[in-house]
Amino acid sequence: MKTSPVNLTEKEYLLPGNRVCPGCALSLAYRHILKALDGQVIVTVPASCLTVLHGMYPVTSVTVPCVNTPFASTGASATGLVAGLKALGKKDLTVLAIAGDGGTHDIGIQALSGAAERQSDFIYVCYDNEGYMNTGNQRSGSTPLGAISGTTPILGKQQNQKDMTEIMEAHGIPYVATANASYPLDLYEKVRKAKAIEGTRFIHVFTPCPPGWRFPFSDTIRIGELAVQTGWDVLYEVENGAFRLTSASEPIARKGNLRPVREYLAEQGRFKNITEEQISELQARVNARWQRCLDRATNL
Ligand SMILES: Cc1ncc(C[n+]2csc(CCOP(=O)(O)OP(=O)(O)O)c2C)c(N)n1
Ligand code: SF4
Repeated sequence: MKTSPVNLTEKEYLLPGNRVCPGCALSLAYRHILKALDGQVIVTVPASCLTVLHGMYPVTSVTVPCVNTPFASTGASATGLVAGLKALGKKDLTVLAIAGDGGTHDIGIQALSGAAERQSDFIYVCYDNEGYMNTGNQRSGSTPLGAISGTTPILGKQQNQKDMTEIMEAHGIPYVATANASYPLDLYEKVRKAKAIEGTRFIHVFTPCPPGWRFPFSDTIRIGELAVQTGWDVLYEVENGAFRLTSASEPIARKGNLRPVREYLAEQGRFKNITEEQISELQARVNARWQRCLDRATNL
């Protein structure tokens, strides 16, 4: 049965009153990830906005156990937790490694790549707010071309994004997926599916950040939806090599009604100095990836 607001579990593992900014998409995504794992989880997380969300000892906003790991070590920490649980004979707990794009695309990529190559048995979620937000929005490997950040303050970033989901797929792991905080039920179902699979599972979650991307706190859901409607973010999953478009991306593909990327960029102050050339380059990248997705989709 498909998950709907009616049959979604009412159990909460993320408590109200945590320390994220108003309108933070990470908080919404994390709430649904923990619901999907039904409290049967040990989380490992490096320094990030998520550690701020968790809170400082002796208070915390989550009801599940969590390990704070050094920035570069999330994949290794998850491997260690898996080995520890195996030694204790505990089979009912999932290990969830979850990190930002800085902790995944850049600083944690080595430990994650090694763990995936070993087919270590955990779920890795990268929540992508496209910058090192916790320390003031420095540019990361996931900051887009033309985006103003703390370290690209005037002209914006001069390089394109790294596609971490494609990099993880190249490891030959059994499940990779993209998700978006504006589509929490799609995210919930993907985590449920990943939970039932053995080996390294990777889910990339698009999480708009109002202060970093410079849009009003009240617009988070709409910005996430606009990303999907323009093809900036594509919702899909690849299970043992079979590619499926999911959620809102599937009807957009059927109707062929992608909106121009310009509409998405215009809503965010971080793109205020972007050039026409850069907009054309970004549109060409979006078009090329969209075509790759259409060519691969087995469910159209
Ligand atoms: C080895 C190391 N370098 C730098 C830091 C400082 N630091 C803490 S959080 C953070 C930013 C994390 O960015 P990201 O992983 O994208 O997560 P976000 O803050 O965006 O949630 C940095 C640079 C650190 N804790 N450890
Ligand atoms: S800076 Fe962005 S990602 Fe971090 S807590 Fe605030 S809204 Fe969330």
